[in-house]
Amino acid sequence: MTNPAYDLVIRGGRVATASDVFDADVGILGEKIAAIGSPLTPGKREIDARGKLVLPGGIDSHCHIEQLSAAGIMNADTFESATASAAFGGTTTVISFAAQHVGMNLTQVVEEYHALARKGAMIDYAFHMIVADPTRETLENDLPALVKQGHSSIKIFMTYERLKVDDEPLLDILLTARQSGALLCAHAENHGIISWMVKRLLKAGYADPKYHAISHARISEAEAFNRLIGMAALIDQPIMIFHVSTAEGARVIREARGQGLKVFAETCPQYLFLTADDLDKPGLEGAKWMCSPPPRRAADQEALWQALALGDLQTVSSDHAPYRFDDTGKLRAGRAPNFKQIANGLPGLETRLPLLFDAMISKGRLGLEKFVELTATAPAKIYNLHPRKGSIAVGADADIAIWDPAREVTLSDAMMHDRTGYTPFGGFKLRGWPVTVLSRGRIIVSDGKRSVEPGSGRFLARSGGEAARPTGRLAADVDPEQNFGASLL
Ligand code: DUC
Ligand code: ZN
Ligand code: ZN
Repeated sequence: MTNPAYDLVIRGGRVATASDVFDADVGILGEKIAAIGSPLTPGKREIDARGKLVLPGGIDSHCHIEQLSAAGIMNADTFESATASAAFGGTTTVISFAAQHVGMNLTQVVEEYHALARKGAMIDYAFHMIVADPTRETLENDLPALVKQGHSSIKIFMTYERLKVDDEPLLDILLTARQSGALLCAHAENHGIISWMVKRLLKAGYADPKYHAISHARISEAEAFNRLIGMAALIDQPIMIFHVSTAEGARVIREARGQGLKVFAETCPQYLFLTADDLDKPGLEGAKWMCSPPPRRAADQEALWQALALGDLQTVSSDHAPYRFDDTGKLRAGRAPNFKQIANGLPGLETRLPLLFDAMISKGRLGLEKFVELTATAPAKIYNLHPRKGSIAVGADADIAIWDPAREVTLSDAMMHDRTGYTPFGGFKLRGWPVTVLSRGRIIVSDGKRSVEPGSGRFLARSGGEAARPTGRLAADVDPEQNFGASLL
C-alpha cells in the first residue's frame, strides 16, 4: 500500500474564496494546502465536512493585545487568552500593536511585544508599530530598521492626550513611512473638538457613559479624515484609516478614492451592529459599550454596509481592546467615574466573524465571497500577507475555518474565551459557527475544545508590498519637477 499523499483531507465541504464558491476536498501536507479537488485520495487523517463551509481562517488586522494604555492600564488579555479567543471565533492570524509611549525607545518596545507573543500566541501574528514619540532617533534610526525587519505598518493617533501627534510631526512620520516602504495606519479624530466637548459636558454635569458618544462629535471624524488625507496626498503616502464610524467619514473616503488617492479604510462590528443607545444604560453599565470612536446611529450602520459593498471600506477588524468591568479596567478610577475617566475599548476577537457570518451569509447581506474578502483576503493583501495567508489556495498556509452554517448560537459572557468578562454582543442570536479551526495544518479548535499550546504561533515578517507603494504623484508643492526645482522631501 502506498503512503497517503496528504496528512489531512477535509472532505466533502463547500469551499469559498473571495471570488468563487465550489464543492471540493482540501488536501493538506505539513503546514500547507497541497491540493484542492474532488475526489482527493485518502489522507492520514480526514475531516468530514459534508454540509459545512470551508473558509480561510480570519485575519484580524486591528486588535490590541497585552497592550499598555497611555493611562497606564494593561488590557485584560495576554497573547495566550486573546489568541485562544480569536481561534474559537475562526480567526487564525492577528495583527496587534507594539505600542510606544512618550520617552520609550521603539526598538525596545517592539522587542518586548515580540517576547510576549513568542510566549503566549497560539496563532500567527504580526505587529503594527504605534509611534507616539516621533523623535529623530525614532524616525531616522529605529523605524527604518524595524520596517526592514518585517514590521511594515505604522500606526498613529490624532487624538488621546498622551498619544496624539500633531500635523507637523505627522508629516514627518508620513515621510518616514514613504521612505521606508511602510503603510501608515491612523486613528483619525479631531482632538480639539473632542476635548472641547468633554470640558463643556463635564462642566454642565453630564458625566454618564452615554455622554462619551456625544463628546466624540460626528464632525470630529470627517474633519480628521480630510486633514490626514490631505497630508498623505501632499507627500504621496498610502494610508489606512481605522474604524470608520460615520456616514460622513465614509463619504470622505469615497471622495478621496475617487480622486485616485491611495486611501484604505476599515470598519468594525461595533459600528455595524451597535448604536450610541447601547451606552445609555442605568448607572455605569453603559461603560461596557464605550469605545472610540463610539457606536453611532442606525443610519450610519446602513451607510457603512453600503461603503463595504462599494469597496470604499475594504476590511472589517475587531479593534479588540479589552478592559474588565472592575477596578483593573473600566472602573479603575473608582465606582463613580465620569465618562472621561473610563477606559475606551471593547472585546471582539471571538465575535467578529460569527456576527458577520450571521449578517452576511445567514441573513444574506453581501454574501459568502464578500465575507471571505472582508475578513481574510483583503487584509492579507493590504498588509502583505498574501498569498501565504487569506485564501484557500494550493501553496497557502493551511489556515482554515470549517463553519456549520446551521448551528444556532446565542452569544453570552460565559461562552467567551478572552479575559474581559463580558461581551458587548451578549444576547445576539446568530446562525453559523466555526466548528473546526486549523492553523498551518494543525487542528487548533474542534467542537468547542482547544488543542494547541501557547507559544506555537509564529511571527509573520512583512514587507510593505503593493498597498504601501506610493502612486508616484507627489503634490506640486513638494514636487521639484512641477514646482521650483528643489525637492522638499
Ligand atoms: N479605541 C478604543 O476604543 N480602544 C483602544 C484604542 C482606541 O482607539
Ligand atoms: Zn483607534
Ligand atoms: Zn484600536
